[in-house]
Amino acid sequence: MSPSGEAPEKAGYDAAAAQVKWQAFWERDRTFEARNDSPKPHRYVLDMFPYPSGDLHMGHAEAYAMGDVPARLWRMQGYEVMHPIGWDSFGLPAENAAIRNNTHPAEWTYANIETQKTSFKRYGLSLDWTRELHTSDPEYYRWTQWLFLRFFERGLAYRKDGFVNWCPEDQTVLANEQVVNGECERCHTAVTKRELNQWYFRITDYAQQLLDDMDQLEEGWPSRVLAMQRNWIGRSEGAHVDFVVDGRDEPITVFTTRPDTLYGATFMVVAPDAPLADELVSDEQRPAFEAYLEAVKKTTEIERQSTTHDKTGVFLGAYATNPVNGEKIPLLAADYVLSDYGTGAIMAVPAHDQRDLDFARAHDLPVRVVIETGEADPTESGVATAGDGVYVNSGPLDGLDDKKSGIARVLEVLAERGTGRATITYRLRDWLLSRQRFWGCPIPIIHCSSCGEVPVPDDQLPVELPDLRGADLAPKGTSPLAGEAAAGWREVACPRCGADAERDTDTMDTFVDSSWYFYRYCSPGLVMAPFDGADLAAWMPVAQYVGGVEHAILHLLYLRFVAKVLRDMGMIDFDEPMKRLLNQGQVINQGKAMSKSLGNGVDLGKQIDEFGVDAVRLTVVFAGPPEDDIDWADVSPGSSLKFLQRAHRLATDVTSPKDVDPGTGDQALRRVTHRTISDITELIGLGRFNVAVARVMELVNATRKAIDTGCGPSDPAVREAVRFTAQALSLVAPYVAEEMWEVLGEEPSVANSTWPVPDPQLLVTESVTMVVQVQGKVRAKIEIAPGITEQEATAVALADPNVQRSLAGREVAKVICRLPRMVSLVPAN
Ligand code: ANZ
Ligand code: ZN
Repeated sequence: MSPSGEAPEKAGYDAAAAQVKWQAFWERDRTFEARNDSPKPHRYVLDMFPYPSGDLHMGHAEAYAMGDVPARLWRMQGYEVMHPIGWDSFGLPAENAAIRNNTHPAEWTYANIETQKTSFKRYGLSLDWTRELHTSDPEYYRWTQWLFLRFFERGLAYRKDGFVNWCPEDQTVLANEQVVNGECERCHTAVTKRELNQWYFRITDYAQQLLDDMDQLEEGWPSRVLAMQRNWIGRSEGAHVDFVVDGRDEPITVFTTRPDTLYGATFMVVAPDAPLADELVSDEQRPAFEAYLEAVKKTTEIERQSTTHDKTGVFLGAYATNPVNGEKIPLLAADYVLSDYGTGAIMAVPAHDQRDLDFARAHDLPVRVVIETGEADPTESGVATAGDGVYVNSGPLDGLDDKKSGIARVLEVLAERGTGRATITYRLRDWLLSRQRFWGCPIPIIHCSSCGEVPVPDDQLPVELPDLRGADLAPKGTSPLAGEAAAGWREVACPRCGADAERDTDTMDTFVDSSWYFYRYCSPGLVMAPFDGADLAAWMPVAQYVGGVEHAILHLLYLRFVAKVLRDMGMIDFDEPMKRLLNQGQVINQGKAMSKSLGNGVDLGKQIDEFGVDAVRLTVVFAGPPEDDIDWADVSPGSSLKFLQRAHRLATDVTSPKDVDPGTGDQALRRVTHRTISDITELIGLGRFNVAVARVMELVNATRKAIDTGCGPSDPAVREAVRFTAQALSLVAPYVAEEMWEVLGEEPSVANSTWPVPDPQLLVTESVTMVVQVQGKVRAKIEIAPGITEQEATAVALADPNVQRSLAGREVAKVICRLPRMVSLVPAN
C-alpha cells in the first residue's frame, strides 16, 4: 500500500471476514456482559424488544444501530452499561402462522427467534446475551401472572360486561389503543362492537398521575410523544349536572364543559348503547329504539365520531326537568353521544354546540340562544356560536359577559340546589387486557360457581398453556382454551372450596407482557420474585430507551402505568422508568413505506452481504437526525464502504510506535483531533448522531492530509488521530474499528478502551477565519483573533488588497459586522 493513500479498494479491510472474527472474539471475551455488582457507575440502555416476526429488517437495522451508539459510548466512558435483548414472543401472528402451516405457535416463534438471534449477532450490537428473555417462556410469564394477581388483589384488575371493540377478522377484542382510524391495527378490518365480559386494568385510577409525572419527562422525551399521551389521557374540566326524569327516582347526570349554557339546554341525548338508554326508554318507543340500537352496533367508532356522519337518533319517550329553570325537555338516544365518555348522557345546547345544532335541525328540536356573541343567530345561520358574549335568557347569569364568570355563577346556583358540581373527566378508558386467543399468557383466575373469581395461589404459578398440538386454533370468537381440546386443562378444583371449577380461558394482551420486561433484565433467572430491589437499584431507571414512535401511546403509557402501581406496592422507588426516550424514524424507499404490494422492500441481509454490516450501520446513522425517516433511495452504502476503507487505510499508514507521546506531535492536527473528541462527545449526548459521523469524516480527511502532505505518517499526532477515529467509528462501525485498533497494535477490544477526554489547551481557538464581503460577494478570507473588535475588523478588512480592488476607490457607506465570522462592506452608490 502506498502512503499516498491511493491504495486499491480490495486492500485493507474485508468486511465479511472481520464480522466472523470479531463476533467470535466478543463472545469469547464476554465483552458486553454487564455486571450488577460492578464498582463502576451503571447505565441502562434499552432497545424496545423485537417481536419475532421473521428475520430482521431495515426497520430493526435503524432502531438497533441508534441504540448501540450511546451504549458503546458510555461503556468507553467508564460506565458499566447494560444493553440487554429479548423477545416479545407471544402474539397473534404466531398463532395465525401456525393455523396456516398447521404447526404449533411455539415452533414458528422459537424458530424465528433463532433466525433473528443469528442476525442480531452478525449486526455487531453490544448486547448482553446472558439476560435474554422470551415473554412466552413459562419462567417469564409466571411473573406476568404473578403481577396480574397483585393487580387483582388491589382492585386494579377486574371483569365487566360492556360493548368492546371487536375485530371480525381476528375474532378477538381490541383495546381502544389498538383501533386505528376505526380499523384493527393489525389486519385493517373495520372494527365493530360486541357486548362481552372482559378483563380490565384500572389505568383510569392513574390518569392524573400519568399527566402530572410527565413533568419529569419534559427533558428526556420527545415533546410530540408527551403531547400524544396528554391527548390520549384527555383531561377535561367541566361539571356534572343532575336532571330529574319523570317517573324515575334516580336523576340522570350529564357531563358538560359548558354548564354556563344550561339555560339553553332544549333536549337531552343518551348514548344508545349505554345501559341508561335501555332503562329510560318507554314501552311505546322500545321497538323503534331497539331497531336503532341494532343499526348503531354496525357502525364503526370512526363513523360515529365523524362530524359529517348523519345525526341519527330516536325519541326515548321520556322527559327530564332542567334543574335551573324547571323546564321539561325530551330525552333522545343518538349515536353521536358515546357510551364510554363522561356519563354517556349529555344536555344538548344547540345554539352553542355544533353537533347539537346539527341534530336539532335534523329532528326539528328547539334552539335557544343564551349567549349573545354578536355573531349571526345560530337558528338562522346553522352555525353554533362558542365564544364569549353577554348571557341572556339565563336567570341569575343574565348580564354577565364572559365564560369564566358564567361558569362560576352557574356552579354556585347548582351547589345551592345540590344538583351539580365541578368535575374533571378523562378520555382515557380502562385497559382492556383479555384476548380470546391461544398464544398468550393465561389469566391466572379460576371461576367457581360458589366462590366466584378465585386467584390461582402463587405457589401454583405458572398456569402453563396446554400444548393443544394438532387442535384447531382457528378464531371462532371464543378462546381455543374454551374449546373441547382444552377441557383437561380447564377443569380444575376450586382452590378455595375444592368444588369443580374452571380456569379463565382468556389470555392477556401482549402489552401486559411488555409492560414490565425491562425490570426482569435486571434480575435474569431470579427464581423467587420477578425482580430484585437491589438489582433495580443498580440499573433503573433506564438511561436511554430507543424504539419506534408507533409506541408513543400504547406501550409507553402502559409501562408508565405499571410502574406507578409497582411504586405504590413498594416494589420500585421511582415514578418514571424511562428517563430518556429516542424515537427513531422509519426506513422507507422511494418516498414510500416499504411494502410487499409496492415491491419496494429493501432486504437487510442482501445489503449486508453486499456492503458489510459496518457500511449499512454507518449509512443508517449518517442518513439524517435519528428521528427522521431514511429514504433508502437517497443513501449510498457503497460510499459508506469506501469511506470505511479510507479510514482503515489510515491505520495501516501509521508508523509511529504504539506508546509514543502525542504531546510532541503536530499541533494543528492535534487541535483538530481534540476539537473532534469534544464535539462528538457533546453531539452524541444531544442525540445528533449523524452530525457526529460527519465530524469523524472530517477528522479522517484532515488526517489523510497530514499523512500525505503535512507532518507525515510517523508523527505522533497521526497515531493519536487514527486512534480516536477507531474509537469513534466503533460506535457505528464496530468491525472496522476493531480491525483498525488491532492494526494500531492496541489491545483488543476497542470497546474496552477508554474514551479520551479532550485536552482543554488544544480546544482554545487561536484564530478564526473572517470572511469579508463587498456588496454581498466574498472578496477575502482573513485569519483573525476571535476577540477582535468591530473597529479592528473593519480596518483589517479595508487593508486587504482584494477588498481594495473590488471597492475600486469607492467610499464605504455601511459596514455590517457579524463577528468574528464576517464583515460586510456596502460601497456608496
Ligand atoms: C353542553 C355543551 C354546550 C357542551 C356547549 C359543549 C358546548 P370534551 O371537551 O371533549 O370533554 N359530551 C359529553 N359527554 C359526551 C359523550 N359521551 N359523547 C359525546 N359528547 C359528549 O367535550 C365535552 C362536551 O362534549 C360536553 O359539554 C358535552 O357537550 C359533550 F355549548 O355539554 B357539552
Ligand atoms: Zn369455590
